Amino acid sequence: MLQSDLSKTQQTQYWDDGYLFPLDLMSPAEAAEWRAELETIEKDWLDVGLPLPINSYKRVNSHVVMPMAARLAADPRVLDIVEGVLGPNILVWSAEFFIKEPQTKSFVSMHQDLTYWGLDAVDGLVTAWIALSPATTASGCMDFVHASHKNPILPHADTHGEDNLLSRGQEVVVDIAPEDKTAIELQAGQMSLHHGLTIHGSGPNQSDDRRIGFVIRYIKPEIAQEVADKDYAMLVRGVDRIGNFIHLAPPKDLFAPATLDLYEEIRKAQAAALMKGSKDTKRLYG
Ligand SMILES: O=C(O)CCC(=O)C(=O)O
Repeated sequence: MLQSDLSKTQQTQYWDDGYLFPLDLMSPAEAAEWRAELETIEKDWLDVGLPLPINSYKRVNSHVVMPMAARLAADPRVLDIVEGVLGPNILVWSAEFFIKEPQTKSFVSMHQDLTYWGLDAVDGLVTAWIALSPATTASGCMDFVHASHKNPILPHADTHGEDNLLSRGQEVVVDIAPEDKTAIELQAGQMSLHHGLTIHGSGPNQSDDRRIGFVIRYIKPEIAQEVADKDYAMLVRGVDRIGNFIHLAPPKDLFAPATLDLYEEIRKAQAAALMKGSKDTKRLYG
């Protein structure tokens, strides 16, 4: 049976552990349809002279330029679950495809999401990670450190590692024993949730299939951007009576010129937070 909303027990588990998985969001067949739609876009738009490489648009803020990303981020089934964590008013701050090609070295160093986003979120942000292909230990699923969200933001160091999928290769400066990691294995169509302070990362894809995660950062309207001068979000449920974010509408067409301009405007604004204190400003968005 598919997950409809979060039970009280699941809510308690999320707040105790800093994550929750696996949640049966959609059938594997439906996940395959989303994947096929993405892969058609990847093929059709590879060499058409977009201002940035297509990987950049997939990797961050895909909901600004890709209607399918905005649609999945606003899917009522996902929002019914997220509402159990954030309450009735929900914005999408970012939507990202984390893709690891078969037999490649790409990895994600262990980190806390809120370290460089400039958001004062603490409990007001949750990430939903939807598997569009199997996420297994072999394919480089995420690892979470149990209850690590009870820490404040810990010191991180920039590694700028070649194969690191993060903007600055940020890594939390604490030793994490292998036995402290929980492997978040998901079948296609399943979803996990994690807190913005949960320490997590992921290893390389040693499987023969692509590992495709669609990752949405949901926030409450009360969250504020403390580093960038302005920030943007898409209201997907309820109301925003606070106005801390400039609202975006979901795009109607793929990579339309107006949305490409908006994407650039957001990239510039968010770069102030994402790259604060970094020596390397070129790698923003991979
Ligand atoms: O997809 C991955 O391997 C890592 C994703 C991640 O770091 C995140 O969703 O916060």
